Order: sequence, then C-alpha cells, then structure tokens
Amino acid sequence: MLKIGSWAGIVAVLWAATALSEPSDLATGISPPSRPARPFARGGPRNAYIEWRANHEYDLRGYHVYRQEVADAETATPVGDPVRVNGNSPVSKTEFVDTGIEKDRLYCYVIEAVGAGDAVSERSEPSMPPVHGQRLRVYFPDIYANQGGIYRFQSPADGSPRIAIPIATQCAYDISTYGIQVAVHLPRNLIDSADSIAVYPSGLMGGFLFARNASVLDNEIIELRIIAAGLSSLPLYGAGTLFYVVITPSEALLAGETACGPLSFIRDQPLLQGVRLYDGALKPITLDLDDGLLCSDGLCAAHGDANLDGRITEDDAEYILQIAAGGVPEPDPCTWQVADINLDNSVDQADAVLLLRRLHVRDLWPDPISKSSESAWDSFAAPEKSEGEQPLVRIGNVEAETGSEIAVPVYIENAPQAAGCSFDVTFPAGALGLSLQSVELGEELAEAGFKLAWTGSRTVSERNKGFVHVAIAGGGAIASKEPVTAAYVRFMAPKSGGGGMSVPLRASDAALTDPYGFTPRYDAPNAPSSVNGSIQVKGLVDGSMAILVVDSATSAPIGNAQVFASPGPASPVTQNNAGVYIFASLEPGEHEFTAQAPGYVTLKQKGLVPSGSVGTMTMALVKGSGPGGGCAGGGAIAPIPSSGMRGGAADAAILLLLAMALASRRLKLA
Ligand SMILES: [Ca+2]
Ligand SMILES: [Ca+2]
Repeated sequence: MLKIGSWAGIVAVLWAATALSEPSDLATGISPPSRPARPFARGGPRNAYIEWRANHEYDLRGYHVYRQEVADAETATPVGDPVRVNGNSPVSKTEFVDTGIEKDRLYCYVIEAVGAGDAVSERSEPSMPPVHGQRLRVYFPDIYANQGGIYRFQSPADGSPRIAIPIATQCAYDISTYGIQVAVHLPRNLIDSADSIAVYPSGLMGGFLFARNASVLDNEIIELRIIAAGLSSLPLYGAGTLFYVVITPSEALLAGETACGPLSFIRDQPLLQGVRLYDGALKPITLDLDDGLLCSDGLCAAHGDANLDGRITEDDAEYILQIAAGGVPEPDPCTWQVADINLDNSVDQADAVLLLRRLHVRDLWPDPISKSSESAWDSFAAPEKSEGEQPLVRIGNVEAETGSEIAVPVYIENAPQAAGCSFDVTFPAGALGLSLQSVELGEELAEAGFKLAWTGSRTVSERNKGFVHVAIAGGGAIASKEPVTAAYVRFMAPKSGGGGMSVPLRASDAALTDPYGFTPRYDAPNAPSSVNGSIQVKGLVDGSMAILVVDSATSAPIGNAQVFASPGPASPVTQNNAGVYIFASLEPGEHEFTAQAPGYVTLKQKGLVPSGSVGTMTMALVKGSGPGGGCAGGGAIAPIPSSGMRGGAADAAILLLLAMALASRRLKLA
C-alpha cells in the first residue's frame, strides 16, 4: 500500500528539481561551481568597488565577497583573516561596493561562487594591486608624441599635429562634488605655446562649468589651471579620464631632440593651491597624485595599437573586444599599456568604442553636455533618468523545435546613448540542454559598422554548464529610442529532454558604454539592468515509464525482477521501490517491455511512453518455470491496481517513487 497524502507536494518539488529544471545536474549530480576569476577592485574616496567576470554556471545562486587586509602593496601579505562583506545572501550581480574600508589601509578582495544546493566554489585569487582605503588616485599617463596613436590627431583648422593628454582618475564612483581644481606643470620646451593649450572635459564631467588658464611660469614650465564647478553637487559615477589637455607639440618634441619632460601635478600646500577635489560637503578629498611624462618616443607601441602590428585600424578594436569577451587568455603586457584608452585600468568595450570613434575621425570628448534631461540621450553621464525607463539588456524568449537551430535575440532597450555593450549568457548545455553554435550582430548594428567578439562553450562544456561572453562596440551611439537587437545567439535545441522543457537563458552580467567610453555601473542612475530569457522546446521530448511488477494471483509486488525495454537501454532495470521499476528516459512512442523474475514466466508487454511525461503500466507475472521459460502475450496497458487509489492518485504515487529514485541517483552521483 503506497501512502501519498502529504507527500504530493514533495512529489511535485522533487520531480521539478530532479527531472525538469536541472537536466544537467540530473546527469552530473550537484557539484560546487568553478573557481571564479580574479576580481578587479578600485579604491575611491569612501568605498571600494569590486567587479568580476561572471561564472559559467546557469544555476548559480550568486557570489560571496571577502575583504582581506594586507600589509603592503608589493607583497600583499595578509593581515588577519578575510572578512565576508556581503552578509548572508549571495550577491547576484558581478559587482559589489564595500562601504566598510578604513582610511589609508590596504585591501585585496576574493570572490566565492555559490551554486545549486549552496555548494561553494574554491575562492578566487585576490584582486591586485591592493586598494588604498579612502583615497582617490588622479594621474597622468605617459604620452609618447611621435607614437601618440589615438591621442595624436590633426587640427581640423590647419592640419597641424595635436596631442591630447588625459588627466584620469582611478575611481570616482562615489564622488558627488561641487568642484574640481586641477593645477599642473607642463614642460614648456615640448609645447608650441601656452596659448595653444585647450582643455576638454570628458563625458564624466558633463554638467560642470569650467574655465582654464595657461601661463608661462619660467623657461621650463607652463602652469595650467583648470577649474570645474557645478551649480549643485554633481555625481561623477565613473572612472577614467576627467579632462583632455590638448597641446600643439613643439618642433623639438616632434624632431625627437628632447626625450621626455614631466607632466606634474601641483600638490596642495598652505601657500600654494594645488589639485583639489571638493566633496558634496565642500571638504577636500584625500588624493594620490601620480605624475606622468610627455616623451617623443619610447612606448612599447602606439596608444591604440592593441594587436601590436604597428598600425591602428579596426582590427585593434576587434582585438580589444576579443580581450573583453575573454578570447585572449594572456594578452601581451604591452597590450595592457596601449589598449586601455579611457584609462580606467580595464581593457574592455569602452576602449574599443573610443578607438572606433577616433577611426571615424570624431573627438574623444563630447560637445559640452549638461546633466539635464536633454542630454540624457547623448551620454550615460547625464544622471537624469532617460524618458521613462531604465536601460536594459534583455535576452529574448523564443520557441524551438527539438533538434533545430534557433537564434535568440538580445535586445538593448531604453539606451540610445549606447555605443558599446557586453553581456554574458549562461544556460544548461550537454545532451539534455543547448549547444551553442555562434553569435552574430543584429542587423541594425551590423549596418552601422559595429564590431562583435564572443567566446563560449561550444559543443563540449564543463559539467554541462554552458556560457557565452559577448562584447560589442561601435564608433557612435545606436541613437534609437526603440529596442535594438544587439546580437543573435544561435543554439541547437536539445534532441530530447524533459517534457515541454523551458530552457533558461540567464543574463549574468550586462554593461552599456556611451560614445565617450563611459560605462555606468553600481548606483549610477543609467546603469543597465539585465533580463533573463528562455527557449521553450516544442515537439517530441523523452518520456519516462514506471512499471509495477506484481504476482498475477496475489497482486503482491515482485522486488527481484529484471525489466527490459525495446528499444531501450541494453541492461535491464533491477532497482525498484516496492515493485515499481522506472525507465527515466525513453524515446516517446511504443516500446516492448520484458519482465522476468525467478519462479515466474517471462512476460512481454507493449507500453506507450508519452512525450515529456510519465507512462505507467502493470505487468502481472504468472508463477511458472522462471526466466527463459515461455512467454505470455497479453497484458494491455492497465492502471496500477490499488485499494482506493485511482487515476491521478495512482500517478502521483508513481511520481513519488520516480522522484525518490531520481533523487537517490543524484545523491550517489554527487
Ligand atoms: Ca594594430
Ligand atoms: Ca579602459
């Protein structure tokens, strides 16, 4: 007698958990997620900002983030134990803000992935270099005039050479400021004249009024002061270039007569006002100022020549996208120096956008923009919400026939400012899941000359966890207020699997970049959210068969039988629960089942396996000469005999057993 009653709910849960929603775990058992990639951390004046590449598991619950204090920046020797900073619930996104850092201390971060059943991965390697607590780094890069790359261009007015020298910040996410005062010394003999110096604010500085003054201090130094002020306290929400200082190089610099001259910040002192950044309360923020060099030659390659072939072309933008998509495991160290074009310490689609922009002969900086609604369609730096909705990266929901190829669209919505995009999709792969075929640009972006790179799990993937990383960039914004198809991800739908299966497509990370290389993240008002998609698999899918083997005279279950299916697996099913023998996966349609047990006549009986669900039948064995004896035809498909249980109740009992059997198999495999 089978008891169901309160088990019915558990049946549904077990069945859903074992058979339908996690086809790959059915095959592999529950195992911890893979070790996450080393995270990337930036220190700001208040907080630390940590980002990492998404893990490949579609059923990941999230990540734990650990802060590790270290003794010094060089050896990063740990001080004390790592502290989990995200509380008890895993972080679902691939970024985290640590608000608990202390001034001037040094920290590294490690990530731990939390998978199905709360299995945790090995911890990642620590972020490097360590974050300097509550300080803001403002710096000049080294600029090489004759290899200026994308920082060198020709004046639209007279065709003479110009060099754009960025002033960058490592992390200005948590700065809301009334004003910035930059004071620098530039080498006079390398610059044509003080009057030729121009200053352009980057997209990050949108909304600030600004003024500049360049004066010749002595034979060696030109002093440049830039003052940017907001009418109210304005948030920056980003990292990278704040200003471009555009100079006309001197003959001496172009001729290579002088090797290098310093680009130096004036430190704020009691009698000499230097670089100051005021927070929302008008208090100066503690700064780390790193000087740079203006040189004639000497960089390993020109800025922007990411693939190091001596030329700056669209190939370099594509190479940067390949790095962003994870397709270049170990780029040349020189590539890191020349490919981070927006100077935010990361090589990603933002750099490809700026490179393409320069190749399309556009300025790297925006026309002056205001942080008001009319600019909201130009740059993500305009913090007003764009008309209506939040920018989105949305994966489509599509239907597919079993075994057919299907293109899943990925949309960018509410983001006409987007000129670049990156996203990851994770999904169940393997025999019961999807097989990734390719990724291609959407029609509109392809026509507009956008570039795309991707990497992903092809037909073989680790433990049936499929993934794809995609990076996209163009030389200008998509400029459409309608949803735009950024890309199509092509899959082969499973040939068989759970019934009417909805295969999840999880958007595990999504970022959008504006035409000026600004990628809003964290709490920036225009940081995009991502929306998951799915593939609904139609058509025939495998079914299961549960067979109750009983004594024909007494209806007592027979527990020592062997049951064969034809067509079906070569070996018989012997494991059973109270005489119920289960074939977990059979092609839909009619099969012939053979039951044999010691002391009984072997019975062959036909049964119908339904598509995507469970068929049931009873095989009643007659006492006789045992296996190898004669066979009886007969048995039509019959409901399981039971006292008081009929129809649905009997099915539920079978499902319970099936679920228990599958669950026990999972445990063994795990
Ligand atoms: Ca190149
Ligand atoms: Ca960058």
